[in-house]
Amino acid sequence: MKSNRLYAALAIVAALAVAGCGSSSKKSSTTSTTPAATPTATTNTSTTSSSGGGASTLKLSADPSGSFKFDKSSLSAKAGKVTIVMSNPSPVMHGVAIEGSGVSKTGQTVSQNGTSTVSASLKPGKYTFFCPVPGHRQAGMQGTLTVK
Ligand SMILES: [Cu+2]
Repeated sequence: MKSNRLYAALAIVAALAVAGCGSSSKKSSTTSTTPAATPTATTNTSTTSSSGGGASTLKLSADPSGSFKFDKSSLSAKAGKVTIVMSNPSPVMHGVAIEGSGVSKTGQTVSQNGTSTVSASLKPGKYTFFCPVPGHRQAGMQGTLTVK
């Protein structure tokens, strides 16, 4: 009978290990989704000068009912400094983060009526914005940020 407990403990450890693997493999698949179709198109440099001083601020909100989602599943911005301001009307703690193409920036996690802000200098490409609270991204709290 004592051994049953031991097995239960081992099962929990195994489950945690699986969960850990799951999230890391998800990350790598996200990265591979980003097509390497952005070759060194240095031709863009001339265009960038017009939007060079441009800083984009994008507004986002967490679902007010407490669901693990944002009010938008896609955002777009011009290349340059991009800031996402997420308001959290939900009773659940949430935050906002940006990941992709070597960028990884995480805003603070805030409680109800708080605002989480994250900003990064982004080149044209596809990025993912998501909630950094453990489990929320996996539950669907993420979207695509397209930078042009
Ligand atoms: Cu969240």
